[in-house]
This record gives sequence, C-alpha cells and structure tokens, in this order.
Amino acid sequence: MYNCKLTYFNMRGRAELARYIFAYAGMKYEDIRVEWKDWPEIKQTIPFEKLPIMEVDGIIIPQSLAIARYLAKETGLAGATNLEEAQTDALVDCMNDFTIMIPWNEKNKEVKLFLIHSPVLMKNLTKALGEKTWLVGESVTWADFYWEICFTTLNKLKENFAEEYTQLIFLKDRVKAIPEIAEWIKKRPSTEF
Ligand SMILES: N[C@@H](CCC(=O)N[C@@H](CS)C(=O)NCC(=O)O)C(=O)O
Repeated sequence: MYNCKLTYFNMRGRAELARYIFAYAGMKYEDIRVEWKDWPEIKQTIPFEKLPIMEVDGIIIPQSLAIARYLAKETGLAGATNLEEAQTDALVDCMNDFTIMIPWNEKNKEVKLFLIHSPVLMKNLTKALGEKTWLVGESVTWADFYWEICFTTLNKLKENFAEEYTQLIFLKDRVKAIPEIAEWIKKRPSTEF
C-alpha cells in the first residue's frame, strides 16, 4: 500500500493506537522513535511542533486521532456504516477526553481522575458495550483497540481501577487476544507509558 512513517517518542502514548492498527492489518511502516534529547532541535521541523506525526507518501499528518482514524478507514476498522463510524468516533473521543485529563505533572495523578471522572467513563462504556462482543457493531473497531490501550496506561496509574467493570475487562482481554495484537504486545519496546 502506501509508504508510511510514524514518528513519536519511545513510548506507547499517543502513537500506540496507530501501531495497533498497523499490526492488526499487517501493514509495513517505519516506527520512528525520537530521543527526548534530540527533540528540541527536531521540534522546529515538525508541523504544529508536536508528535506523533505520520508521513504518507510524502504528506505529513499530525494529530494522533486523525492518524489513527485514517488508518482505521484504510483497514476496515472504522465501523461498518457511516453511522457506526460516528458511534466509533464518539467513543474514541470520550476515551480521549478522559486521557487528556491525566495530570502528568502532578504527584497524585489518580485522585480526582479516578474518583470523579473514571466512574462516569466506565459506566457509559459498559452501557455502550452492552451484551455485545465489541463496542460498536459486530466486529472489532479502533475504539476497542483504544480501550485496551487506555486501560493499560490507566491501570499503571491506578492498579485495578476498572476491576468492578468486568465486561470492560473482558473486552480489553479480547483485544489483547487478537493474534496480531498479541504478537505486537510481545515484541514492542518495553516502556512504562
Ligand atoms: N492532540 C495531539 C497532542 C500531541 C502532543 O501533545 N504530543 C506531545 C507528546 S504526547 C508532544 O509532542 N510533546 C512535546 C512538546 O510539546 O514539545 C495528539 O493527539 O497528537
């Protein structure tokens, strides 16, 4: 297909969703990981001065969700109909709204986030999932991937934060059990976040 170069730091962070989609679809890409020490110099050369970016046949796309949405559409992970795409986008946005509230620079990251905001997200994701296997429609989408990625990061900040939401735990286990995802998780660089 296309020549894709994904550039981010050496962490899962905001590039992992794109990496999951590449892994699932078996697409070749360059997984470029910038060292923090080199970042100040590189930053000025990057559109909008943030990572991740993805270069597709010479065209640069910033913004992690724009990158992931593009890849999801290319690989059949965006939702089966326009309506399912909208439902999938909405769930991704809800999870993203939550993750951008993580106060990375505060000492007690978990307090407000996990006491106030997490129950609202968990309750509503559980409702969206219902008795289904996947969050939207009848097959896996990038929203399911994003849930597993968010879960892994949030669980590092507060272990067992979602333990009472068993259906959501089963969902992230289902994502992790997809052979291509399991293989990527096994071989990816080990980083804290
Ligand atoms: N909304 C953007 C946020 C991008 C962002 O804040 N990237 C951070 C890393 S997660 C970054 O580039 N930090 C370095 C800097 O701002 O100099 C996205 O989702 O891609």
